[in-house]
Amino acid sequence: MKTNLTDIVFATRNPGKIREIRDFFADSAYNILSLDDIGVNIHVVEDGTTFEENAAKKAREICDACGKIVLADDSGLMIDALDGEPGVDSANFLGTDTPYPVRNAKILEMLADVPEDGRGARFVCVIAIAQPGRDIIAERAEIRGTIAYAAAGGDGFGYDPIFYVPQYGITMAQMDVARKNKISHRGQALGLVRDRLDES
Ligand code: ITT
Repeated sequence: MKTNLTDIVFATRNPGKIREIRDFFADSAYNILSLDDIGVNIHVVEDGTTFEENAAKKAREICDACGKIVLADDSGLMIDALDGEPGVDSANFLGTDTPYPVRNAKILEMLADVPEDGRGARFVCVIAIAQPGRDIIAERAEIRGTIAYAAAGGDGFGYDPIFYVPQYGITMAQMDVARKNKISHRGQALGLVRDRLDES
């Protein structure tokens, strides 16, 4: 039975992120609570121009509302051939309500004539830690890969089916959550955040 766990709120409404975060902190000293778990229904406007600004804003506003330790993740896909787009606007690319298969098909179409050596991309994740009465701490991590020639895989979420990881020879959507967490932008950022939490 788990005892003496520290409650941490994860300020996200993205079910894909929640799944990865819960898997990462399973069997840890931390008990991950969602916004629903603590009954907070605040919509934070993500109007920053960097991942850092948005992650800090999400974490701080929710921390001010609930008084607990709050983590917030701002992340996105940066495609070299598109000058880093969709980047910070990844959640809104082609419109917030556009299904990901449609967005992914559009990216494949935009890169249709781009040869292998021009298909580089990276996933970036910044996770901010907000604690009452303390300055924000943020950790950033990324993983480089390439944009695949076709979508593949049914795991993960968002742009995972078109993000090819050369060292594994599969897309991010062809990995289960544990394997993705070992290498991904989010998994790496969570590792850095866990170290910070362990220190405080
Ligand atoms: P919250 O703000 O509530 O956390 P969100 O989905 O709006 O949820 P972001 O503003 O950070 O989150 O947008 C990040 C977008 O980048 C996300 O919606 C995905 O489209 C994409 N993304 C981030 N990490 C990803 C991953 O691991 N796999 C696939 N797509 C990812």
